[in-house]
Amino acid sequence: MRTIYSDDHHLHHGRCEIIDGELKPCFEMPSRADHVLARVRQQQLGEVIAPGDFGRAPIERVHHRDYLSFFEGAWDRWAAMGRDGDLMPFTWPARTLRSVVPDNLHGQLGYYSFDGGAPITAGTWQAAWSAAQVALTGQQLITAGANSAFALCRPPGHHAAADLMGGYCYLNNAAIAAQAFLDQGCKRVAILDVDYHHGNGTQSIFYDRSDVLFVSLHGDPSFEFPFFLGYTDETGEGAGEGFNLNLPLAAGSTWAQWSAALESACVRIDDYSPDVIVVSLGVDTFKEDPISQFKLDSPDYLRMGERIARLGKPSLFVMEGGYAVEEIGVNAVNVLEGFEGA
Ligand code: OKP
Ligand code: ZN
Repeated sequence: MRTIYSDDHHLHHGRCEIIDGELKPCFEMPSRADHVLARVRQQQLGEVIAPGDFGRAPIERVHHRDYLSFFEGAWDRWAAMGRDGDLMPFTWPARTLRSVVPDNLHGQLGYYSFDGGAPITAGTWQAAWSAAQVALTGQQLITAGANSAFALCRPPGHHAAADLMGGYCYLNNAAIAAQAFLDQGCKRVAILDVDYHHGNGTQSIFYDRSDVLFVSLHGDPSFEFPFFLGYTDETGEGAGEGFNLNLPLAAGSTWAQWSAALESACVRIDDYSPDVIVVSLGVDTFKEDPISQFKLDSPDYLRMGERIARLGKPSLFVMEGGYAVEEIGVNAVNVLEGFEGA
């Protein structure tokens, strides 16, 4: 399996996030992708290639133009104000307020975000842009006949909606790839999101459509981020009714519970009969993950890959979360090795 990777992810390095009332270094840090890349090389998973340039059009198929131009220009506006700290939102158009787009930079930042977990730094746009190109390059490899590819994206993408950043995410790499598959002739794409957190951005992008089936296993949002989406009664709307499946799990879930939910996910995906599968591959389900509450162990990720392989479809793996930095490489690559060995 080939891996697509760009060093540009280093350009995005947020300084800190607020967690438990304290400023702490960002969990979503550059060394995450470095560890995954090192493990890909150590295990000789396959060739590591640089992304191609597919331009802005496939990104605009998923994200709104006003959102993209805001995101692209935000850092320069901030720098022109003489600032060099991370640009972070603090006021959101929540209930009782209006969804207007103010002129002010902070006002616009609140409008285009849903939490304070996605800092914009000098290189964030370039890093996110390249991550989307990494996903599109993997998509192209599969369209050209590959059975699998690994898009080693960073920053991650599954929390990003059409015009919202949040939860460490800016551009929805998996959604951009899924849409590109459809635009190049696929009729049905299944997105299997195995990250510990619900992929609220991906769900929202495809919620009213039947050409993308979104299936997610995640910490129950009644106790876990993103809290406001990811419940079982979210089944899709309009033409998309029945094409969204959320499988929330309790804190402390082990492979026994998790794999049973994966089985349900796979039954639904089989029934959908997709042309291709996009896997939002987060490994923050790991027992040692510092911000998560599932208990998967490293060998479980081999089994995960094997089960996905048994779906028998070309599969694009898109890197999402995983914050136990030392083990993220072993766990992510275990999924890929399990897939290839099955
Ligand atoms: C991104 B991805 C924990 C705060 C969590 C945001 C988590 C974003 C996860 N107390 N804040 O899905 O791995
Ligand atoms: Zn996550």
